[in-house]
Amino acid sequence: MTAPAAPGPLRRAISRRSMMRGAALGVVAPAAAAAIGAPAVANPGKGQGAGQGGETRRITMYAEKLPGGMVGYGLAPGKATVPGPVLEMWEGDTLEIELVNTTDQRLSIHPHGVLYSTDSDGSPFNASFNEPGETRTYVWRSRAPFRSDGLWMPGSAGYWHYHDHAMGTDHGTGGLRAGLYGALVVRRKGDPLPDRQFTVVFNDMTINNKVAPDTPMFEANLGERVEFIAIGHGNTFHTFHLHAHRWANNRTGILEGPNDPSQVIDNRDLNPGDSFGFQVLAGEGVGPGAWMYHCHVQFHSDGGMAGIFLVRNADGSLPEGAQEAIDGFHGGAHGHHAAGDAGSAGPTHE
Ligand SMILES: [Cu+2]
Repeated sequence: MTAPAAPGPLRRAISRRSMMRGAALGVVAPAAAAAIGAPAVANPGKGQGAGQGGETRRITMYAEKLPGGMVGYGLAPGKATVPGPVLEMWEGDTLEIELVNTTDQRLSIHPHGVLYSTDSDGSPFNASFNEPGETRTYVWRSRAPFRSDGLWMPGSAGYWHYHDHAMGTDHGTGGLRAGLYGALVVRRKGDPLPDRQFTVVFNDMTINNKVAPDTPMFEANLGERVEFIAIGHGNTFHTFHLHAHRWANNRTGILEGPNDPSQVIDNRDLNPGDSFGFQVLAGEGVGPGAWMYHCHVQFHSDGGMAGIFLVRNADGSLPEGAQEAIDGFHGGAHGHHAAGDAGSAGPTHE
């Protein structure tokens, strides 16, 4: 399983137009609306007992082929994207996903972090996958934290993710390479909802299956609450770094008080299968500007694992110097900071 017998290397064949579409998809505010209706309503199952009792929601997802050899998940026919839509649950909710496989290959959807039975495992190991053209329902459950017999049982809240586990190999290596992945957010009652939401997937040597300068440009206005969901896939280690913004290394990225012992960071390991998320106030303490996000493994950032987090002025206008920075990013071979350093591993390193 270390040598993927899958489609060739991811490439940058994706048009800027589709990149912008993907980026736009990430801008879902309020966060949950796109995926599962209006989960902002109180979750009656919160709290004690079995930690269950929330709502059950049903959605239909479509796995579809996309240009450039990619395959994505979408919430309606013809709407598949890479990454797929952000799926959200409140702790205690159950999510029933009817997955329609419109492709000619077997595939599935496998979640991290939530609860499921073997037939919703999404793995061929448990015969849990869609044959070509097949529709199949997967059920994901979640629970609020509770005490039982003196033991603290963890809840499901977290920044998780979902992905194919059946295309190409029994581990979905072909599907992951092609783009069958997305973010799964399970919120605890009281968690603040973001104004904007961005999914950043370090997948082998790409970000969201794209390479600079075609990587997504995420945009927010000064002071808006921005949620990043970072996910790692593929065969190599990564480190996610965001310029000019810091977050607490805890469940939400937000310090819970003056004595919250969480380390404040601006860089975090992002290895295959990992995920984390955090919220920041765009430009807080630093002002608007074109800020970078990138993998901090040097031959990865030099090879194109970098993008722009554009913090506009509060009124939405472009801050001084931002356009020049954006133009420079798109003008260089693989981004500005790589200039003159063609020596280390190139963009095709793998
Ligand atoms: Cu990397």
